[in-house]
Amino acid sequence: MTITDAVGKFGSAQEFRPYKKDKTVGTVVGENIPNGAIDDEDLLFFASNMGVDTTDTAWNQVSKVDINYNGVIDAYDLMYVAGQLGKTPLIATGRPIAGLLDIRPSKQQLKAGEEFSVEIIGVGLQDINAFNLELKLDPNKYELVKECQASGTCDSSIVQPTNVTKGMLNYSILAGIGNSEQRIMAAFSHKGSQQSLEGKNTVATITLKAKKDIDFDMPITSSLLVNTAFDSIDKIGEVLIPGEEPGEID
Ligand SMILES: [Ca+2]
Ligand SMILES: [Ca+2]
Repeated sequence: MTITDAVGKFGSAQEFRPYKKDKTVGTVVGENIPNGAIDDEDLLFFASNMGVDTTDTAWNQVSKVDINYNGVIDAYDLMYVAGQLGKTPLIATGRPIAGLLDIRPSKQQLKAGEEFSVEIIGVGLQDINAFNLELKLDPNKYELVKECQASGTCDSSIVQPTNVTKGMLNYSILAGIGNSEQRIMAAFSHKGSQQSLEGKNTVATITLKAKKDIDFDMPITSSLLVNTAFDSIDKIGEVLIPGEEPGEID
């Protein structure tokens, strides 16, 4: 029986996912494709299930990968798998976690058909190894725009990384397609051991189009920062106005 280091350091999880082994194939905590080991194939799960929560009919099938027991497949769950992969497995730095994620639209008053962007800005980040941020998207008011190159190839993700996050896994997804309420789930994690995110940085951008004349009114509905020891912060940051600098955090 093996328990990884990370399991012993779940400071904020209410319970531990027990290691299970059945009579045929041993399945390891966090595995989606059970072959007895966490491998790159187990990451594929997150491509279609990021943001799935307890309200989803698929929840029973995916809940075993909800490592932090918060009722949603999120960056913590992704990092639990991704941290065991890569050239060097993740090692906790021992530094305390800090930070918040704010958002800032490029325009406040939007005209029908107008494109604009929303920055996700990390503030006071310390030792951050994974994050997610969820925005509620009313499909009557907004639609996502995919960034396309001059060559005609368009980005596969709905959320674009920046210079500080381009080396991270990006499993951002639009959840609830076809529903009256959709959710943009921006979700990033380092794979294995990489330089953590620090200080104030724009960590991702989302390009949107207004469908009618409106004031930007998209709320942050959830936020999560995870450090290299799997400590997390779920406090929701601020919605800034265009040009506004984030305030300092405690
Ligand atoms: Ca596997
Ligand atoms: Ca979770």
